[in-house]
Amino acid sequence: MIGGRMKKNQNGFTLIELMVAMAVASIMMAVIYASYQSQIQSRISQQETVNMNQNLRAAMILLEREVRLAGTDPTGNAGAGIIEARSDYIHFTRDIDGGESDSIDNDHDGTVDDPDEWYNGSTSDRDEEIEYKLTNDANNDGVADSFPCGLGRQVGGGGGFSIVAENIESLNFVYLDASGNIMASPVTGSALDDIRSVRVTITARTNNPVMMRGSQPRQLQLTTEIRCRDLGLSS
Ligand SMILES: [Ca+2]
Ligand SMILES: [Ca+2]
Ligand SMILES: [Ca+2]
Ligand SMILES: [Ca+2]
Repeated sequence: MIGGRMKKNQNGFTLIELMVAMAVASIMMAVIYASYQSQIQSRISQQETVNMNQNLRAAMILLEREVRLAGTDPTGNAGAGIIEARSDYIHFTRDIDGGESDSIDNDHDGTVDDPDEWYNGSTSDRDEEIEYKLTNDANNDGVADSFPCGLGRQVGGGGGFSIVAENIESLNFVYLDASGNIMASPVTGSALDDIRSVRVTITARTNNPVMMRGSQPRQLQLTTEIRCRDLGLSS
């Protein structure tokens, strides 16, 4: 009788006791491991959310700064303005550079190339022609066709779009006239001259699905209304 023999061993454990102890220990380890895993996962998710947030805000600040100066044309000779205005895409020029070093007295004040000559009557200088569009949106609906997809920016009218923010789900432009009315999109022809403000909405997502949200990427949407401060000054 094995049981009888073991009961006599007062100082040790029975086989049953040992098995129970091992089962309890392995359950505890599984619980600890699961909690550790979920802490790691939650920390990764938090970091991804922070990254998404910073990524999107930085992109919005850049876009805002550039769209605000769409149509800036101090000499009135550069022909700067919004070239194309669609809900998924914007293309504009501004004259914000080139006058400081062109050996011409652009502001006609008797001094050549003084520091406030930041314009020169042409939109072919650095960062003067800008386009924004999603980098993976072949059907032009402003929604990412698939990922990877980012917010793309092209300068100088060619050379390709470079990504200024990764993991962008959607991009939408709404154009408003001087009365604050929403204009029919795309804005075309002479109506382009009536644009005064651009409302931009960008939706970003986390790089990876977030476990605690049913494996869905977490999203963040920002909307900004940008008054193009120099549009409409000359007309
Ligand atoms: Ca210029
Ligand atoms: Ca001058
Ligand atoms: Ca000059
Ligand atoms: Ca699309």
